[in-house]
Order: sequence, then structure tokens, then C-alpha cells
Amino acid sequence: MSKAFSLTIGDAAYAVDSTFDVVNPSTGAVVGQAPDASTEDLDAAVAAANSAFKAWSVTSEKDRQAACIAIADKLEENAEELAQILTREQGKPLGGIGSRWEVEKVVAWARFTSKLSLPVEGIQDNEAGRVELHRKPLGVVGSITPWNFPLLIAMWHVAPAILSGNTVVIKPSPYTPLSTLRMIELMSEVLPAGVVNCVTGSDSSGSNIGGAMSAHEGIRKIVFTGSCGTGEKVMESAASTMKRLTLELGGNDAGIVLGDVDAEAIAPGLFWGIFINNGQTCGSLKRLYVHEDAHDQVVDALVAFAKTIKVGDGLAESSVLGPIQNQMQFDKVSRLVADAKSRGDVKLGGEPGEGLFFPPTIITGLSNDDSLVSEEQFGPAIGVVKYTDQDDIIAMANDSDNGLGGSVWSSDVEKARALAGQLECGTAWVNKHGALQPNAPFGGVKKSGLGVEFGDEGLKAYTDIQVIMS
Ligand code: TXE
Repeated sequence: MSKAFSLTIGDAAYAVDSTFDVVNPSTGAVVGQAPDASTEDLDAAVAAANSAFKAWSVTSEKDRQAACIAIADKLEENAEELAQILTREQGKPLGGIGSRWEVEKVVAWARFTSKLSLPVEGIQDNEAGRVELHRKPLGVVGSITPWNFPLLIAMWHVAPAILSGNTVVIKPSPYTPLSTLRMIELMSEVLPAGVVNCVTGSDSSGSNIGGAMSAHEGIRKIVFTGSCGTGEKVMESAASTMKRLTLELGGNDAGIVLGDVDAEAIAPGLFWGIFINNGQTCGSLKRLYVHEDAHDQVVDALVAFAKTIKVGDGLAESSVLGPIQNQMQFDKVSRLVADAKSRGDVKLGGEPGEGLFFPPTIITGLSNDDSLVSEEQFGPAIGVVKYTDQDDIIAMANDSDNGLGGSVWSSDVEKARALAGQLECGTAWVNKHGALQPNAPFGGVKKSGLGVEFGDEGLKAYTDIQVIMS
């Protein structure tokens, strides 16, 4: 890519002294340089966002809804460019449920958000007095995003923040900063200066922009999507400034398959529930429990479907899955698979490929004690546990510190729904897994996070309540 990428701060591209390389995980080639910002550059971004907040926070909601539509239009006009950058730095294929799909969702999310509203709520209006609940924007929102869905997660953070009258400083993951830099640059073309700002840093150069944001006096809220460990650090650093927090952290979602399923019919849904984005998805299915009556048929059907999926360079139009995004994640998946191989039966894959490629891997004969089941793999490998007693299965599924999502698969939807309600997780699906939609609140219980995103509930999290009594 020949394009130079710059920070967006205030009304212009903002130059910094040093950069760091961003690498294509499919090939190892350097695809661009991202600015390696200092904490002084972060201060400049926060100052620009604070200065823009004064005017932006008092614009009408109608104008901010129109701004979301303008953003959607602008990104739609530039969709192919964004998808190309995303594939080059993230590795996911252009086609299928890949980069073009992600950009489409980004545009759709901005359009959906433009229809949301936070009207004043009347709590009481009688001879004793009038009580109104107003929702007020917070100020500068700091958004910290990961490398799995860099553009979509950025939109999940930015759209509700600005619709509710806040301004934003966003920091993408150092693994995938370029698509966000370009997206925010495009967004800034249709917004007043300073409403959205983007700062990138390498994490290894010592500036720790994410940590500095979490502690920053000028930032009123952090919305963070990433690992549980970093989420804890964000929460600690945010304490002294009493920041509002939305934390969407790791998951280790259980999928429970009952004995009555039609194995062939559920195989495609199960496959994508597990392997969407190469398994590098917070809310994907990460532990599969199958009743003994259906176990062999389900595993066979899953393996057969997986064999139809082409893994390759993200830029090849024929690829359906790409490589693992980075070496850290590749090493984690390799370790968990190596451990599972020594304890269970490899039904598919199991051997690392070239570079960062790792084939879809399915290993049966495991239990909750095996690390591929008990740890979040965040990659293209699934451990399968066979169970016999339906009374035990909910306890096995709930035996986790995480609680992001979960699913129950059955021909009897009412029975599945009842079991789904017993799962300790923020979203429980029936006969699907990982489907997210902009009108349904999404968030984790237990160590999977704090608060929810999406819809009216997600939007409210970008505001403080003020009660006016008269
Ligand atoms: O995440 P980090 P990493 C899980 C997955 C993966 C693990 C580690 O299991 O193996 O996390 O991935 C920024 N204060 N998920 O190391 O560190 C960082 O620069 C504030 C699940 O990439 O959490 C990046 O922008 N921020 C997850 C963001 O935090 C800090 C998606 C996320 O990186 C910081 C990705 C600090 N001290 C990985 N240090 C999901 N929920 O979808 C780093 N960051």
C-alpha cells in the first residue's frame, strides 16, 4: 500500500516523529507504517476532543442522527478501499464473512444508530411536582479496540458515543491500526473538527497509549474491547478519575448440543458459530458439548462441512478463512492444540501450516479439565466434550469464570430455550451462536465484562442521568 497513514487530531492529519510497521499475516510483508504516538500526542487528541465537545454536545439530536447517516454514506463510498486495507493488515479474506462483509456491517451499524434517540423521560407530573429524567453526554469518550474486527468494533464504540453528544479519541490495536486510521480520517471529513480523533501506538515503544487513556484526566469514559487481563488494568487505572466504563472482554462460550438434533442440518451453523473470523471472535463458540446420542453424527457432519472451507491468503478471492492474525495468538492456539492432541482424538487439522496459517481443527474426547476447553483459544480449534446426562450439562457449561455467550442446539426449540435461560452468560442463543444485532444489548457477565453495548441500553451507557425536579 502506498498510502501514508496519519493520526487524525482536530481538523487535520497530525504528524508524529516515529512510526511502526504493520505486517500482513498472510505473507509477513510490511503493508504500511502507523504513527507511533507519544502521550503528548494523546494529550493533543484529548484537548481537541474536549474543545469540540462544547459545540457538539449542544447540537440537536436530529443533527447528530444526520451525522451518523453522513458517516454511513461516506464509508459506503469508500468501502472497497477500507476492505482492502483491512484484509492486508488483519488477514481475513475479502469475501465471505470477511472484510467486505465487515465494512457492510459497519455502514449498516451507523445507519441503525442514526435511528436511535434518548428522549427526556417523564417520571412524575402531578400536583406534588414534576420529575424529569434527562440523559446528558459525558464529554470525551476513549475507545480502545482489538485486532479481530477492527472496523466493526470501532463503529460499535464511536456511533453511539457521538449520537449521544460525546466526542471520541479512539486507539486501535497495534496489530491492525491502518484501517481504523483511514476510517476515522473519512469520518472526520463529514464531522466538525475534533469530534472524532485517532491515535495509534505500538505498545512496545513504551508509550502505552491505552494505559494513558484509561488514567487520563480529560477522558470521561472508556469503552474497551479486548482481553480480560487488560480489561482489569483499564478498570484499575480508571478508578481515580471515576470514569464510566464499558468493558467487553474475553469469552469461553459453551455450545450444548442435545441428543435430538439433525446433525446435517446444524453442521453449517455450528461451523460458523465456532470458526467465524477463524475463531478470533469474542462471542464465538469455544467449547462444544455433544450428547452421546448425537455425538458421532454431529462430529462427522462438522468435519465434512469444515473440509469444504478453503483456507488461504486473504487477498485471494477463493479464500474463505485466512491466517491467524498474529504470532502471539498463533502460539497460544498451537500450545492448546498440542495439549489437546495428547489427551483426545484429532478428527480434523491439528498441525500448524505455513507462517501463521492453522487449519480448522476439531478434537474430541476432551473434558472440562483440558486446556483447549477451559481456556479461551481465540483461534481455529475446537475441543469437543461428549456428555451423557442432561442434568449435568448446564453445571459443566457454567463452570467457567467467563460468561459472554452460550448456545443450546435442539429440534425442540422450547426445551432449548428453557435450558438456554439457565446458562450464566449475557447472550444465550438457540440453534445458532454468535449472531449479534444492533437492537439487542450485548455484554458479558462474570469476568467477561461490565455493561452492555448496542440498542437503547448500549446508548444510555454513553450518558449520565440528570433528574430535574420542579
Ligand atoms: O489483547 P489486549 P491482545 C483476547 C484473546 C487474545 C487475548 C490477548 O484471548 O488471546 O485477548 O490479545 C490495548 N491499557 N482477545 O493482547 O491486550 C491494546 O493496544 C489499556 C479477546 O491483543 O487486551 C489493544 O488496543 N489498553 C478480544 C487493546 O488493548 C491496553 C479481542 C486490546 O488488546 C493496555 C482481542 C493497557 N495497559 C483479544 N495494553 C475480544 N473481547 O474480542 C494494551 N492495550
